[in-house]
Amino acid sequence: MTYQDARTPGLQDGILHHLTYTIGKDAAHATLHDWRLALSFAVRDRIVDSWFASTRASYEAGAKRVYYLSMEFLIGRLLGDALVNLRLDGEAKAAVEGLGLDFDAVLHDEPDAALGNGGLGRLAACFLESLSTLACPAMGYGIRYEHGLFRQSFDNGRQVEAPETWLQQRHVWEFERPEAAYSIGFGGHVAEQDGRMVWTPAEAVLAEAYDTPVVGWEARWTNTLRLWAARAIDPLDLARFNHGDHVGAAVPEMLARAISRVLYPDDTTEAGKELRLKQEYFFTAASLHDILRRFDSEHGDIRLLPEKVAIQLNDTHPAIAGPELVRLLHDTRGLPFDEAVDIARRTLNYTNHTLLPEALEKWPVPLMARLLPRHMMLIERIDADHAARFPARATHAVADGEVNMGALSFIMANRVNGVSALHTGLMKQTVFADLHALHPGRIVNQTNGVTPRRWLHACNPRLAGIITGTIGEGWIGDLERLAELEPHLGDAGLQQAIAGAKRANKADLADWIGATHGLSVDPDAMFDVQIKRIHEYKRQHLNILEAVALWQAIRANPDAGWTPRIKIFAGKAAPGYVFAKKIIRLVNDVAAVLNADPVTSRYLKVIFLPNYNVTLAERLIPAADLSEQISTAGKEASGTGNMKFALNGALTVGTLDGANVEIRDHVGAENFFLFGMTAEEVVARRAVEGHAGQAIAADPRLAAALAAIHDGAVSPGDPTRYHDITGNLRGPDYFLVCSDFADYWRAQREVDAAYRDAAHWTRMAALNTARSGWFSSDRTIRGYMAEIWGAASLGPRA
Ligand code: F58
Repeated sequence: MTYQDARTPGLQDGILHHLTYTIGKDAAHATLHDWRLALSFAVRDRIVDSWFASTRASYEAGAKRVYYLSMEFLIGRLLGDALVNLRLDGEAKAAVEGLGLDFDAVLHDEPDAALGNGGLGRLAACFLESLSTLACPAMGYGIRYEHGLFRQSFDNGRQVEAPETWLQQRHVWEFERPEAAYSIGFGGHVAEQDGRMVWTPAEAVLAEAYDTPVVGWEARWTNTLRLWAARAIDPLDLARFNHGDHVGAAVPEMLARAISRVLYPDDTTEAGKELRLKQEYFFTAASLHDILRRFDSEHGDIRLLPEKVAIQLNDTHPAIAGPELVRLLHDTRGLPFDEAVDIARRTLNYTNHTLLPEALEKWPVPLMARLLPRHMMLIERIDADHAARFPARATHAVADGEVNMGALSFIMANRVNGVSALHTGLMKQTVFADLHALHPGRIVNQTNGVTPRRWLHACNPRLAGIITGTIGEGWIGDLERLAELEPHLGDAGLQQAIAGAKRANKADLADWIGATHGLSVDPDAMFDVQIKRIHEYKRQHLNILEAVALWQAIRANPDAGWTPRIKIFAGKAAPGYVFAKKIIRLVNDVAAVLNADPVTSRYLKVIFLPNYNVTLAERLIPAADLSEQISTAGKEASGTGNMKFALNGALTVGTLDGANVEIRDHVGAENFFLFGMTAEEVVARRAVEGHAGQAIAADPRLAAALAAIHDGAVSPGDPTRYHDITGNLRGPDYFLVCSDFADYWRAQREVDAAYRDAAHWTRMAALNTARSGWFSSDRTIRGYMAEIWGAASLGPRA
């Protein structure tokens, strides 16, 4: 079904109409950019009817609504996604080409909306799409950052950050909603008036709403992503302006706008802490006001809130929702405190995405008390009441002068979930062990997933076409039906087609790498890909250390029949994360030396592609043979890239970490290259004194690779450049790179041997695709709906 009725003209007419009357250009003078806007407006028109119908259906059903509060929505480009879900991609291509334009060029003109850092933000975007596909009445709430995640480039191999500017172009998908604006206060004081506590903020900013429709598969349903922009309540200090202080007059506006100016890219520095807390309260408070306003317009009795509303906190960033909701119910609406807490707690749920102690949010009490004085009082009371209920095993959200936002979220949540089976188990055993003992049913697992529309159907049309040709197209809306492929996999024609699609995707990528980065790569070499944020626990340095060891081995014995490989890296390091930035430089330095080596470069090349984003992922994943998922076991909460690779027929070399465990269970141990210590072994190994030294002494290959880096083999002009990395690996090596190295090397050589048997490799790859259906975010969202939200689908095909 395409969503079109008598009121919507043919797409080409729509494009020309918008070019003329929305953009104000005639066809003879229109730029590619104009055409892209015109096409987007024409496509947007097709979404609006589904959007209105969904909104009406939600009101008429009086259905429970789901609100997904997230600091990040890493949505990427939206045009291709909308076309696919409206099933207009064919018509759009014909219409655009009929106008004499290159369809791909038009699609590639769209900026990549990077309103997120990594997996957490991309997960939120996949969830929105699945919520619409499943016709679950829902809304995403976040911040309309003027500048998304920084643009990354390299200067002599070093990461350089530049501001991202997606909003300098017109954002065609959004609708401004000036009528939905709320005043959000900060600071000030609290006083009792007529028996109630009244907070009088010292300053306030305006939160203004911008809505983007999110259309589900086949336009079954369309939900809204509502992003808040901060504005000054009084845009100009006119008195100051009239006194000649033209710059000073704009200061209030600048200060207010700073709140929604930049996405927080860093979890490593103290800087910007206050602004970050302001951002968190700003969007959370605006969203709660909006949610209650909608609730009031539909339902009378606020006590029905938990029946009609489920709020999901995506990590602790919106955790201030707990005290804010209590404030609104108790201070503003006059409910007794205990009842306010109870209602809030039955409405809120919290997803944890990390167990890394440095990434668990804690706010200094003085900062919280200064910025949000009433909230600090409420937090203390909520915490004290909770502790008083369990005197034998009191656990505190406020301790050592800090507010532990994870503990606060836990106390204030109906359900707390982890994002993979292993991660959820570790939550129970470690960070939340005490709270779990007090509330044994509260923690549940919802293993992550990815939307198959973007991450297979749209990004890999060759493979998608083969699948549809074999089993029909039902898999796009019901990914578990990929299992129907398996009985066909013995068919030689199908095997050839699957291998041919991968080869063609690789050839496209090779052409692109040659054209944009000047490196010639052989599409028949194995494409070995590690793309994700740069972090020590993700161990990009283990991968590059193996590259150095392999380079040495090939040099020592060039004619040993090596399997040609291209190691592809991409990912950004937090600007303040010095060690991660050093890893990027190391990869670039290794690449320069290896790619220039006439003896080895036939077999091994390395490239670090700059500015990793959703669009680059869509280009790389369909072309990957090998997916590197090599984190120290116990550290990667889930991973979602790992799922995208398996779905697109890449084999994984990985540890038993996060969702790798479940991927391996699904695709079969024989179709997965496992290595490394388990999470339990990691803990035990760390307790072994001198574990890194022992591993190095036992493995001459590792010792030689480390020595080469240490002695400047890849930085001849600056031989001490990597002493911090080699020193760390020889010394504490907290992430156990050295201890896992030998087994990683072993697994990689098994990968080499397997790749040489092309037919067998193709079968393993195809089995990865056929058995990855469970990793759809539709499955994940169904789990949240049933086990966390108690929400129902309103869709025709629910
Ligand atoms: C990621 N977290 C997890 N955090 O690392 C990954 O295992 C998981 O698959 C994914 O969430 C989805 O559950 C993550 O992306 C961030 O980006 C932080 C945001 C706030 C600033 C610091 C990074």
